[in-house]
Amino acid sequence: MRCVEVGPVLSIGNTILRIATVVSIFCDKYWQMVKSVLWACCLLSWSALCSQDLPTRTVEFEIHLYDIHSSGGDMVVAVYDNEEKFLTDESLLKLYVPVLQSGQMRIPVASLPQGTYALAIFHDEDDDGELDKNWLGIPKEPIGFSNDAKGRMGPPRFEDAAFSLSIHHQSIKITLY
Ligand SMILES: [Ca+2]
Repeated sequence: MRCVEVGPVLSIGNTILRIATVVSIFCDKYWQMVKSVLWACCLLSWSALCSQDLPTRTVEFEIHLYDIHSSGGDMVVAVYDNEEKFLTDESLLKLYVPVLQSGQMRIPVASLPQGTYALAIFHDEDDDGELDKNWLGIPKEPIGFSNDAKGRMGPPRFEDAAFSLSIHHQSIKITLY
């Protein structure tokens, strides 16, 4: 019967086990460190992305006007982006477009950032730069608003004429009255 000394074998086994444990711990710590670095990189990238001023998308839109009673004078278009300033002289944009014929006309408008706007239009038939009114304050020249909004005892409210300008909404139809 052959006897083998198990002492050295156990010693070698214990050493291997210790080395394996150390390697395992080291790998685990190394992996944790790699994960931490990756998370930090992700957070930094996201933070940098969020802090950037992303460009606001602008939309070119055009106005299709109907029921133009006569040719001559200017079509005066006021664009508002603010309820408080609606129908005041503080419009965001004002256009004076010569009216060459009665019936219909198309007015291209410069690019605007996506948002909510309201349009007020009048046909300055006598070309004096103002909306003519009678003694009661009722307009004597044709007017129109976005959404074809109308007021009951005066002009419409901003919220009635307001529309959302987006990439899917680029054409505004208005009928003068
Ligand atoms: Ca006028």
